[in-house]
Amino acid sequence: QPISIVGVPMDLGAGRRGVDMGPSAIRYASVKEKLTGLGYQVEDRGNLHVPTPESHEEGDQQLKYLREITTVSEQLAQEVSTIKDNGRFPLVLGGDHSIAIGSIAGLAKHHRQMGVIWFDAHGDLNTAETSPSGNIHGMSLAASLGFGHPDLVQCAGYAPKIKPENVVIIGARELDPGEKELIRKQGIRVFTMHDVDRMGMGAVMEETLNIVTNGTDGVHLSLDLDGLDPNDCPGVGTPVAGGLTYRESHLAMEMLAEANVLTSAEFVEVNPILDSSNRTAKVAVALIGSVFGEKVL
Ligand code: DIR
Ligand code: MN
Ligand code: MN
Ligand code: MN
Repeated sequence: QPISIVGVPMDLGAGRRGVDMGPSAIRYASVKEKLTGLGYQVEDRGNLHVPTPESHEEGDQQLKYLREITTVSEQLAQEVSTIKDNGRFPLVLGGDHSIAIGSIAGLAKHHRQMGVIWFDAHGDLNTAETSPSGNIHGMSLAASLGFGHPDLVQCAGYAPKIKPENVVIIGARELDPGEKELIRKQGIRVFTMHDVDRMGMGAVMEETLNIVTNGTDGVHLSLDLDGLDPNDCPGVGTPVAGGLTYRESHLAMEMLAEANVLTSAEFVEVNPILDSSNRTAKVAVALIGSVFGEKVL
């Protein structure tokens, strides 16, 4: 299937600047060449327009830049939906993880029973009430499930986008109290780092694939680079020690490629300011290679 890349240079949802340069960093690491080399037909649709934080007010401290993020989310939902209408595979480059609100809003119109793999050190399951930061990138999975501020929940005019039983989180190691409560109440399957250590990534992915393909009509991968260990990916918005290794992450991508179930993907939270020599974007492109079927032999 032909691939369409779209960049979302968003950092309004994060606590610090820098992830707005993620799409450039990933392009600089030759994402298009990687995919073309694997035999795909690729179009790069460029970046969406995203306002600069310095030229806007944060507004409500529990929902910083709500208005601007809502606007960009609506545009991204539209863009992703257009890519689907064109019969192409959407590959979204972030940007902070708040962009998942728009991506999923656009995708779930085409996949009403969509499975989601949320690869992240965090749950992104906060609402304005539970968030310790007021940063919307920590609320995007909650909003997609129908929890949180109506402007976020109702992106693209419908809610919820996805169901808790079709969602799997992998790599979690920093969850806020309200997120833990939502996970328990909604019965969301979370493979914490503890689970990955005990089971191994192979078994984690087998179970993940069973869950996200059971009764679904599509699977979206939302990969936050902070799911990986900061030793491999230092250039992320919010690094957390003790993450997934380079190999574990590749195995996950390779098993996804083998299963041939993905219908869309996004790679988010690359922060070149905190990186050294664009390492994290290079890892992102390597993972993109694996998830699109690159093999050693
Ligand atoms: C934290 C951090 N849970 C928050 N979240 C991040 O602000 O809601 N997600 N960094 O990627
Ligand atoms: Mn944050
Ligand atoms: Mn995240
Ligand atoms: Mn994260």
